[in-house]
Amino acid sequence: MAKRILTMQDLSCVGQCSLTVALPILSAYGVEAAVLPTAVLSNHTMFSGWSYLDLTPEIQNIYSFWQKNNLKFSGFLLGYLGKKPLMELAENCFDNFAEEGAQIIIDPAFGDNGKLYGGFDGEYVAAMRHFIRRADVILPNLTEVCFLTGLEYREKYDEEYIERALGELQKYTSGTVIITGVELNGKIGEAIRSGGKTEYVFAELLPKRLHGTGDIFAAVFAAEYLKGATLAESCSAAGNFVADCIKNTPDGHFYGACFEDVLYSKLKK
Ligand code: PXL
Repeated sequence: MAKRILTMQDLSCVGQCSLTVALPILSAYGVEAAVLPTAVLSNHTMFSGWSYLDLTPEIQNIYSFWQKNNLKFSGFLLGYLGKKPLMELAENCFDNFAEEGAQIIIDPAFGDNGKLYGGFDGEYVAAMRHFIRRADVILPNLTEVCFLTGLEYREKYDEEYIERALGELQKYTSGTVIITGVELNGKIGEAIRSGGKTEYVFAELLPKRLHGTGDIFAAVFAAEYLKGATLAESCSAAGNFVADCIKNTPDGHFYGACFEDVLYSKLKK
């Protein structure tokens, strides 16, 4: 049966992140995408200012109509939420609208490069630490792992440090832990801890870091995984797609990765 995934994150009108990335990618990868927009922003928060319309008060109302229409989802992709109460609302959503066996994929999406994104604090991190117990798969980067577990953040590290990071995070979730953006031996990839075993998947490491690549990764990963690819295959597809997006992004394009042409060329194949 066709998969219908609900993705819950903000709608930044401009910025190649969250819903503007998840929707086209999920659809192009053959998954029906339903959305629960948590807020509407003029642009994402890496620009120098933004408007923010909080949609939290509307969510129960949306749920009441989903209930009446008996809607269910075969998977959930959680990205940038931005406010603590949204985690509780997300849990209500899992409880009421999950099909049997639905997969919950959580990207904590609160920081990068050793720092929290603007507007986040320790309380938000603590709430996320509690929330991730519901995940079947969690997709943090190393910054997020360190904030969630108290592990010291390092720019340079080895496999032993990553093993420690995986083990620390497993204290908070029984789901699969996938640390994204792991740089080892001149490559970039994911460390996947599932069923007590660790597996690494690598892609090309490019000399450029762009905003929103975590959101692109999560969308491709979720689509592939829901359609039956293994964890490693899903990471590999997502990592290679992100590498192509980075290559396709002209210098000077500062606010996101240009994924559109990469998607278009896939459609033409
Ligand atoms: O890509 C993560 C993200 C999503 N949504 C908003 C953001 C960010 C990162 O800063 O600001 C609004």
